[in-house]
Amino acid sequence: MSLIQSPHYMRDMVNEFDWLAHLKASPLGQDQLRCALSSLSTQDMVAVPCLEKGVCRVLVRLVDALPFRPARPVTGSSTSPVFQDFQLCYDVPVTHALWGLAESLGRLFRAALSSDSLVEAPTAFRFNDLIVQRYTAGCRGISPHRDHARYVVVVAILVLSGDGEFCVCQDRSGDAAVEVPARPGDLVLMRAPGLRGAGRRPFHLLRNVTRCRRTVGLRYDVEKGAGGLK
Ligand SMILES: O=C(O)CCC(=O)C(=O)O
Ligand SMILES: [Fe+2]
Repeated sequence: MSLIQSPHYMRDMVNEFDWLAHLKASPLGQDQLRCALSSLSTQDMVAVPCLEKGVCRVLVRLVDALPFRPARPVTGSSTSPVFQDFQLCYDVPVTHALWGLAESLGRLFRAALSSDSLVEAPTAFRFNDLIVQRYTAGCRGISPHRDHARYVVVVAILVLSGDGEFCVCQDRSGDAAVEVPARPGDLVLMRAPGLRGAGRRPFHLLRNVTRCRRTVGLRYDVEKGAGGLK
């Protein structure tokens, strides 16, 4: 029996969480989010508190039950390789609690984006692309890169555990790297095409992981059909 089919895993395929209630109690309200999103017109990234530590701990337990695989050590093009040293799960079942979180956060984002002139054009923003990444202590992280242009408006990285320096940098060399400090429970927001005032997609990197880092990457892939969840 595969992990996904095991009874233990089924039990954890939660709607154990009322995410809306959690998010209402969370430090991330509509005003904070609007403020953070508007700050992305003048900076590449910003981190905002999002989840309580206790919720992070539960999510760590849930994500560790997922089937991870190693990331491809080298990705990108031959002229612009990106080096990766982490594990990932990109097949999170649609019934998993994380999709509930993505849905609730997406609603919060859509409301924040519509009530202000933050976007270049009206958007059906939602988080339809979800990836869990796990970086063991001492791994090399991910070298300077830009997220794909099909991920629009804003990319959100939720830090669940551990550390690591998540930096914005000037180019592929990693020059002028500036850390965007983020602790477990924080949501790092990165500007993407379609956000008003946004220039080019920011280069960024992750390095210096000394304690197991787990993140959930939430993106709006404009090329994915409107029908399914993913
Ligand atoms: O997991 C993270 O902290 C973000 C890594 C990243 O930039 C990416 O996967 O594109
Ligand atoms: Fe990235």
